[in-house]
Amino acid sequence: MSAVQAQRIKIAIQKSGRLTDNSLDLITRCGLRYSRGKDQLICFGENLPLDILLVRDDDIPSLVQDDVCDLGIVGQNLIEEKRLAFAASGRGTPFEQVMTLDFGLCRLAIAVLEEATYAGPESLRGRRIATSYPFVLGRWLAERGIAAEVVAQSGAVEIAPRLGRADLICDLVSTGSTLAANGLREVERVLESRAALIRTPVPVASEKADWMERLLVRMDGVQRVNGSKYIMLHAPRSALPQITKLLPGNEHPTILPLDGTDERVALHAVCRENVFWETLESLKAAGASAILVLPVEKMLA
Ligand code: PRT
Ligand code: ZN
Repeated sequence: MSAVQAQRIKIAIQKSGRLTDNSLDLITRCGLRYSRGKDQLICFGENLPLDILLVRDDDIPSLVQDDVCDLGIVGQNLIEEKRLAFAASGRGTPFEQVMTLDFGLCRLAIAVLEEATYAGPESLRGRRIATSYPFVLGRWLAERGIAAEVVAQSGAVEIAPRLGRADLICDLVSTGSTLAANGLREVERVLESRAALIRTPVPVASEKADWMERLLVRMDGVQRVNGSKYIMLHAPRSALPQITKLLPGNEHPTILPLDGTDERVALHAVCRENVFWETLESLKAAGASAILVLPVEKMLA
C-alpha cells in the first residue's frame, strides 16, 4: 500500500441490495463527492480522503475485522452472527459497533407452517429449524436451555419446511409478506435489527485519525437530523406551557418577542421527530398561528 493510500479511509458498504441506497445517501450527506471506478467496486472520494468499497454484505464484517477497511455499514443481524462466529473460531479482537443507523429495519424471527401448532419455546425441543443465522439462533436456544437441531442453510430458507428439510425456519422478516406467501406464521422474535456502522479493532493510523473522527461526527449529525423538523409559530404567551408539551421531542424552545404586542410571542424549536398534521391541528387549537414546519439539513451537537 502506498503512503498516500494509507492515509485514506476505506468504508465497505453493500454493493447492490437493501442497504445500498441508504448507505450511499448517508456518506453523501457527510459531504463526500465521489466517482465510481471502472470495475464498479470502488468509489473514489474526490473531496475527502475517503473511498467506498462496494461488496456483498456478508463480506463486510470480515473486511473490517481484518482491517482491510476502516469502517463498514451492515445489518445488526450479520454483525451478531459474524461476531459469534469469529468468537467461536478464536479469530482476533472483534470489530466494534460505533452507531446504529435509521434504515434496514427488520427482525430475525422463528416461523412455523400456518397449520402447525406452537406452544412456546419449549415446543422447539428436538425440532429442526432451518436458518442462515445458526450462531444467533444457537445462542437464543441455549439461553432458554432448548436442544433443537439447527439446520444451517445459506438461502431460500422459507421453503425448507415444504421441502421437508426442517420443521420451522428462523429468517429475516420486515413486512411478513414472504412468510405469508410461503404459508408460514411468525411465532418468536430472536433479534431486532437495523443497519449499523462498524469500525476496525485496530487503532487508526495517526495520518487519518483526524478525518476518521470528523467523519463519525458528521455521520452522527446526519442521524440526528433524520426526521427532525424546525418549527416556527406565533402563540399567546399564556399558552406556551401547553404548546411546548405538544412539540414532539423538544423540551427547550426559543421564545422571541413580537413587534407591537406583549401577549403573543414567536416560538422556534427543533423537533427530533416528524411533525404530523394532527400535531399542527392541536397547536392551532391551543392558540398557535403562522405555523411553519421546515426540514433540518445539518446539525452539529
Ligand atoms: O448480495 P448480498 O449478499 O449483498 O445481499 P443479500 O441478498 O444477502 O442482502 P439483502 O439486500 O436482501 O439484505 C441486506 C440487509 O438488509 C440484511 O442483512 C438486513 O440487515 C436488511 N433487511 C431489512 C433485510 C430485510 N429488511 C428483509 N426483508 N434483509 C432481508 N429481507 C428479506 C426477508 O428475509 C424476506 O425474504 O426480504 C424478504 C422480504 O421480506 P418481507 O418480510 O417484507 O416479506
Ligand atoms: Zn448477503
